[in-house]
Amino acid sequence: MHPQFHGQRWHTVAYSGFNVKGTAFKFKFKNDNGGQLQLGEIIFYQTQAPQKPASYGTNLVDNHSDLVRINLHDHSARVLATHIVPHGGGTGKEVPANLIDAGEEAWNKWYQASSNQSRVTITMKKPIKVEAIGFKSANDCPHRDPDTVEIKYLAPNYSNAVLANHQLNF
Ligand SMILES: [Ca+2]
Repeated sequence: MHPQFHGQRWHTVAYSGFNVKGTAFKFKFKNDNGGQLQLGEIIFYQTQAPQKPASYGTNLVDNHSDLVRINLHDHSARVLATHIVPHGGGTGKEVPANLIDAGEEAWNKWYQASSNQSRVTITMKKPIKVEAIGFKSANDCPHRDPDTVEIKYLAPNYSNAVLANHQLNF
């Protein structure tokens, strides 16, 4: 991606070239460096926003500036993770739902400390078209960053398919 950004916090890496409609997107994160995982945000993009993306960030990778962020709250999205941290971690608020919340408050991330792997599922009420997916690191502790992600999606006809496997070089 952008090696010059390696190690920065609240840093987004994005992967484009998709053109899928899904009602659920499933992520399997793995950390090669220990039994913790945290992530600031999972961001979906499409070339046309369902509505004006006024309050959302612009830190999409340079080559994909025609893509805009989808506000998943407009789609009644829900987020589940197979692993969570008890009592929301140090800030008390580090829950999976933060993965669809833009913002850089110290608590605005998902954290778990019980496994080196975890699945995260984002479910929408209706299918959404997705053309790129971004992953934003958390604010601290790079050793908790996921190293790899497998992305699957559930198509409107209920078939599951693997969309991509990526190294995450934050
Ligand atoms: Ca967040």
